Amino acid sequence: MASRTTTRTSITGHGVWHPETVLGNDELCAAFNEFVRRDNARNATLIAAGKQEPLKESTPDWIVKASGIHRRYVEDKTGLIDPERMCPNIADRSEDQLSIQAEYALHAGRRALAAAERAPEDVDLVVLAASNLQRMYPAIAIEVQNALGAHGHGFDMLLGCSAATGATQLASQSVQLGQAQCALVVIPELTTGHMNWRERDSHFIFGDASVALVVEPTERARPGSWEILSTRMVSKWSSNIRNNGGYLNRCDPRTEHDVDKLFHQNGRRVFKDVVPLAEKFISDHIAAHDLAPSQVARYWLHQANQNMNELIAKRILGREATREEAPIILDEFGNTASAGSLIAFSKYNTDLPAGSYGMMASFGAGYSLGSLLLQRQ
Ligand code: CO8
Repeated sequence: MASRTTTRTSITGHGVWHPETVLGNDELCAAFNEFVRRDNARNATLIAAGKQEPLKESTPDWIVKASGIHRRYVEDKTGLIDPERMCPNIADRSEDQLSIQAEYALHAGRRALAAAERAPEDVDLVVLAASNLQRMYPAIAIEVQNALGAHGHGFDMLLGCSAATGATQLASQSVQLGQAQCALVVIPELTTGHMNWRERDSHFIFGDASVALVVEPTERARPGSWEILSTRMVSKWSSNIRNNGGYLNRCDPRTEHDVDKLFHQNGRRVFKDVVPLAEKFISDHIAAHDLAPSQVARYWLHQANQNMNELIAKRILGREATREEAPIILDEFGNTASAGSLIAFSKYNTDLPAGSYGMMASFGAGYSLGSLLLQRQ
């Protein structure tokens, strides 16, 4: 018999938004491989003298096999597929214009509020979280709060891949404490700006998208909402996924433009470390409710790698998970950093009957892990 713990808060609305531009693996690899050929030609003398390794080409088939990613949505691809540039072209905006991450947040935030049947002015807390923020201050959450006409307060938070589950937990806690009645969680993941598009090992991984949730007291939630029964977070230090971009970069002119200021990872090490961590973390959370893993109808897992998700779900369930039990969105979206598990939730939850359990879980940079056990109302 499952024990009935609850936070008395619910996810009452959700929404996803992504830019329209699609970048498929074929186009991505064609541009990357042209960059490789030009770079090797530029360095032909050093390569011939054995003083430099030639760069290797990337293949769409390998990308699908290694990650499950077929395509991704991107803010701009003109710069990404220009072999001389290999970086998105995103125009800087003046200080009296809405900033781009606030725009991403508003697109998804308005959809979530409409789904919750709440007006923007009902919102009294905006938690904006992402793996990267375009500036330090003023908080982008406050810009979103202002653009919506919301009241209360807002703040930004960072926690790598677990920024979104962490933000949802903070929103739930604020509602539990009575500090907020209608919290909006917005996750504007514009990841393409901080990737190294010249690096074969990671150039295919990320895509851009935003997602938002509305969190309210369960007593105000309509049927079909998802009650947050309990939440968990854990972290364990690792430099295996890292981005050293930050405000101190310019203070050392020798290193300020080095590639460690972009996303980089030891992907194989991450895979090996995170699979057992995530398996235990999620299994323990479910067991704390006296539930068997098979009683959880859906697992909305962090969307970094399909092979990784299949393995984690298999280790939790003791058998292969069906695609219905552990849906995949990274084939279409790529890795959208912390947004992935929430996008999976938003796209794959409405078919489940009242009373169903669902597990939303993230794992990644930090390492940081976050989970929410949900039950449909
Ligand atoms: N094309 C063809 N071949 C390639 C390519 C390529 N593009 N890249 C590598 N290869 C080759 C290698 O050279 C190697 O060849 P060989 O065996 O001859 O040496 C072979 O393929 C195998 O290489 P790897 O061992 O590197 O390949 P893996 O099977 O380990 O796959 C992955 C690489 C896909 C990166 C995999 O390790 C993985 O996904 N690991 C998990 C990583 C993970 O979950 N990371 C978390 C992501 S971070 C996150 O989600 C949020 C972080 C914060 C957000 C940042 C936003 C930008």
